[in-house]
Amino acid sequence: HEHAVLLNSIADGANQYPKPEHVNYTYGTAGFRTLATKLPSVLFRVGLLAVLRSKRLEGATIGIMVTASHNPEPDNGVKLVDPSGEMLDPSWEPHATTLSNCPSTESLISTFTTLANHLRVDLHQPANIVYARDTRPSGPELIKALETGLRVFGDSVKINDLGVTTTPILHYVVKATNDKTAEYGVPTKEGYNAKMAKAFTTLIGNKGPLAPLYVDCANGVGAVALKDFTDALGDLLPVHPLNTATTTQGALNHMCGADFVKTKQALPPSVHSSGVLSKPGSRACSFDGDADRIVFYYLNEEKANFRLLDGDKIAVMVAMFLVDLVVKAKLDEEHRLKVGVVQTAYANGSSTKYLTSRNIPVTCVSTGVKHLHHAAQRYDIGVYFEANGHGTVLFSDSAIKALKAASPQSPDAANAIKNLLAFSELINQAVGDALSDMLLVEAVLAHRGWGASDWDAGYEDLPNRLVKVEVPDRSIFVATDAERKLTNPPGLQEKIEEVMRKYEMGRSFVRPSGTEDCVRVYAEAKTNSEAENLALAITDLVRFASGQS
Ligand code: G16
Repeated sequence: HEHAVLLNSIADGANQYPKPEHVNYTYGTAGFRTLATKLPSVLFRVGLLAVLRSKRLEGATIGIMVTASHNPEPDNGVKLVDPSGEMLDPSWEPHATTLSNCPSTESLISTFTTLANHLRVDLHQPANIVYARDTRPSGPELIKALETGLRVFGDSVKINDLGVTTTPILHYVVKATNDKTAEYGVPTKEGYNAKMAKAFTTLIGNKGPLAPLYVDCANGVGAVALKDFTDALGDLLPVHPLNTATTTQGALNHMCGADFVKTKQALPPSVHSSGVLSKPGSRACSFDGDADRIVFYYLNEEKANFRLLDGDKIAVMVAMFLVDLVVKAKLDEEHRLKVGVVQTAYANGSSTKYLTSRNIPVTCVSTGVKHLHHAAQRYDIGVYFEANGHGTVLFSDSAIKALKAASPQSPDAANAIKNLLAFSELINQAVGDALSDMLLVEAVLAHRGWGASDWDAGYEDLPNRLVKVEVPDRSIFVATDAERKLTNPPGLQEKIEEVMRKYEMGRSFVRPSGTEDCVRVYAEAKTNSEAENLALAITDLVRFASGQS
């Protein structure tokens, strides 16, 4: 009887949120992402799946984030967060895809029942769900659909609505809620701010207050989080937020934000016209729409040229700094911590070369934080960053244990250990986090005594281009080898390589986007014009292969 009541209430909810015809959903790089108007049925069904997952894990808290991050404002999306604060276990992604594509209420109900059986979910278990959304105008309607999905289970589901907040704060709250030792932090926005403010204050000590930092918030939720955080931090870091128009229609990610800066390799016009970077030594950074990515930049003093300090530059500076700290910590041989870096194919060739020439191991994986995160867990200290500024640094449990148990032989070693532990508190251990990464960069710069140009001086990026190509059907493009090569359409990879060989230091690859309806082409080469021409040539090949002339 109980089960029949549940199925009835699923049917009632599903009838309110029918699946639109002729739409095929896929749980992609960062969950479901498409035009917001196509998403209500998906949100309802994601609610069902999240509850199944929580019940399957005996009531562990599962997170749900409603955001489309860097995508244009009319898009929205949803992704699930596992109890550890990481992305949903990939083995459950197909279940999300299957549920979202059931064409009718009847098929949804039978698929739900089959899934619950197949996954051995005891529906009598409790479930705990925490959710949040970014500032998109479509958010409230989608949250309603999600809540309808959660409520069909009645009192067995406890919900915690975080309201409007960043993706990384949601991940933090999930991780902290599930941490039974209560060591990770208090599972609230305030707990997040307090934890980071404390670690940052330890790291900066009497090195503050630091030089002012200008932060482009992409007119998104980062503006809200940044304000809350700086209120909690005080004057140690004078932060000047820009692009904070979270309620202006059409402003989100428009001509600003981390994705704009990285792909256009230029200042957001608003930052340019504000003149904040014209003072020598000034630096600024841009968040993306849900504040899980960050890139920095400045104007070079002689020619006022734009200089980008992207995810690769962050990874290199941070990895080198952590290696130095590990050396200074002088842990005994058996506890010597191994620092490694994880990148994707988008990493600039110069960054990889720089790291390997300094004996820092580098792993290359497919795009998507879940891939980087897992590879980074294989190091004691795993630094992972996508070139687009999405990343973090993971400290393994054994690394933390070794640091806590160490008996330092000198004040220098004691200081290095204290700083390493403070970094492990400052850096979001669940996912890439613009706010936390901003503080990480500022702390490293302060310790090195560097400005932006000193940071930039490490290596020179190879000129590169990133092109979005719209094609009728991106699913014909299938990538392999950490997405560095195509296996389909047949013969295309050979053609790409033939073109590539004509360019000095030429490297290019093609992959279908998992968040936008396009194919991405990356190209780098020795000179700017060669990078440009290589990108154009490969773009032509992609167009031709997809039937466009
Ligand atoms: C998401 C993912 C990132 C990925 C980006 C672009 O970022 O979390 O790992 O680099 O999409 O992915 P794709 O090239 O497959 O479209 P965000 O910031 O939009 O959530």
